[in-house]
Amino acid sequence: MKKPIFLLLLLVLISLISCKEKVTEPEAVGPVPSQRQLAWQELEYYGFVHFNMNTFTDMEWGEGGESPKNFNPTNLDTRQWAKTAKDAGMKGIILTAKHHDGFCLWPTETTEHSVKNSPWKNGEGDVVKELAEACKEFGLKFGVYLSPWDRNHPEYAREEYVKVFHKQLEELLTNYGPVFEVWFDGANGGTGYYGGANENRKIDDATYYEWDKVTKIVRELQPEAVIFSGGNPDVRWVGNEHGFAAETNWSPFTPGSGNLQNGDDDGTHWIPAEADVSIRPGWYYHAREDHQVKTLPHLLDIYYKSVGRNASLLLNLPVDTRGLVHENDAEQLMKLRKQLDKDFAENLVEDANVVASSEAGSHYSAQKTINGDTKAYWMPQKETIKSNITIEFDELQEVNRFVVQEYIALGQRVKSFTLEGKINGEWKEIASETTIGYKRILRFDPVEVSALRLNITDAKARPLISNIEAYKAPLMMEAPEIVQHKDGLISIESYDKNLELYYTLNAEEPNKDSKRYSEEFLLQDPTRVIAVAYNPGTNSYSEVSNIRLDIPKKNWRVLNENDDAGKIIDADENSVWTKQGKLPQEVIVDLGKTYNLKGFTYLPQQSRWPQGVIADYEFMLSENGKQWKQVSEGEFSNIKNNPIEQLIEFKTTKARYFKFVGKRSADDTEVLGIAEIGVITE
Ligand code: FUL
Repeated sequence: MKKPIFLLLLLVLISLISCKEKVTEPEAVGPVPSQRQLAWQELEYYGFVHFNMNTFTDMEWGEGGESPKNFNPTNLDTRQWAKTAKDAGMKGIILTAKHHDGFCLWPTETTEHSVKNSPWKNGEGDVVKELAEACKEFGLKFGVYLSPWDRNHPEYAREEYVKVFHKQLEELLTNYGPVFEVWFDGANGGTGYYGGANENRKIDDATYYEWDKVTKIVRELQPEAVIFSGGNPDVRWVGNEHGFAAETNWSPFTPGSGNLQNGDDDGTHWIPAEADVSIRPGWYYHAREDHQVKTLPHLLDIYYKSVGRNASLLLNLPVDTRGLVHENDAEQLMKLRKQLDKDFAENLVEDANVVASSEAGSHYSAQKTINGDTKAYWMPQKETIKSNITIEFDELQEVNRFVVQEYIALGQRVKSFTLEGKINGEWKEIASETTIGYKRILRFDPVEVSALRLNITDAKARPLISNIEAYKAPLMMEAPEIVQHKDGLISIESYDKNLELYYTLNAEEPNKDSKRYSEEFLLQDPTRVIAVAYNPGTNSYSEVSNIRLDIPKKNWRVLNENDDAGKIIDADENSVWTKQGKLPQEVIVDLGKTYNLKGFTYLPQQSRWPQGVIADYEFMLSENGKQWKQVSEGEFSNIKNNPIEQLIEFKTTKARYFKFVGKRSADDTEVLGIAEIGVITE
């Protein structure tokens, strides 16, 4: 009789102990997110729309004196924006209701500088309302950007304007339904139109806008909304406009510390990072950037370096003068969506067996990391920081992505961790990292493993891990890049290094029976190079890259200028040469020997603010560098809007020297600018 009673008692005792573990939530560590911050964090990826006066004046920062008459989209369709964002997998849209130039996209009572004095819809329109409704229809959240700086308002920098600013905020937060984020831009440039004063006005950003009052307005009118930047931020700027968060990224942050990129390990407030970036070089639409929409590899990189590094991604779409998301932008967005869907298609840990180094009771078991519920989490036993969790697969798995999430409601804890893979029966380190936070995604070369092990090597307190996922993302099948270097060497590269590359030099379409690319090779004569990437695993090909390369620039020299001008023939489009001074201006290039020339190419600067883009040109040839013959003269049509490489052909002429004359620049400034110049030989 004694034994069973003893056993029963023991059982009761054990269950009491585990029961105790079950019910006591661990204590929070450091600052913790508010409910609104938690909800915001789960959005992960949402859109920015920069569309306002600047769209029509082709500017980035309007000065404030622009006439409302400029604002006249021909085909504004906010449903198209919302549908595009929805299809792209975004969770919301934030609109520039008022940018620094002060023009309001809604018929505000506070100023005449708004849509109500524009020709669009005869002044009866309201872009904010149209977008709020479209977002609702497509199940997206809606947010507003309201620039505190107002270069239009006559009272800016005086007391009166602050009331206007608060009133505008109240209007936006009252009349358009739920708002998920209110975006305050930190820019305060000083100069502006200011009702015609055209002067420089300085304010103290910390005090002038009365941030406490601003926060009160937001909290009262939209208690669910997070505040980006401003005096009492819920969300901080990530510190750059590239869309990249740092690998070490703490959501705790001490205002004023300046550590926007990394946050602060011992930060006093919970202020996570948001990574804002535009899909084009500019925030606003400029036709000249139609060919500069970010590529799939670039966008994917942004995604992994923002969402994958404990930040949210705010990707900007510069809506165009029609009032539509441009086709090129939409196309890239969908490519990104498709690639992400492929990358995260099948979670390999779903059916795996997970075992932890220790568990603080069944309520906090390792199983909680794979049960699909991010409110449930694994916690090791008391006082244990160094701990691990092993994911055992039934069969060998190829893996190249690892997702891990902390249960942040009780603070961000993990300071460092490693990921190991069991390869051929032995544990090998795959990655060694620092913070996790809400979400961390690791990308690495594919490894074949029987198990994965997440080791928490340092943390502020017991780690709380709510989710683990692993994937085998397919190789990215982008057409390879073919580059001709100055010395004539040709390189072919694919984004994914694990693909095989094949090419032809005889204009035939390459396949896996063609020549396989292994290292740079030399081409002396004009040749068409066609290359393709091949994935042996899936027996599939990328699209081909197909370019005609002309003679190398190895022996070329610029004659009439200093060494710096060599940048125009260094086969590097990122190095640019500019010459200030009244146009026309010319450069003379010696090709080193005589060729039969039948054309030339001109590439203007490709940066965000290109200088000296030539619109009117003259091109001359010479056999001896003394007598010149003009072979072409004219205009690079549409180069201002579309500054891509220009290719001009002329009647075949023998020459060793060419002279390029810039006669007028596209923006009528007195600068000759060249990124690269080339010839077309027969
Ligand atoms: C910056 C602004 O000055 C830019 O024009 C843009 O709105 C960007 C999102 O924020 O600070």
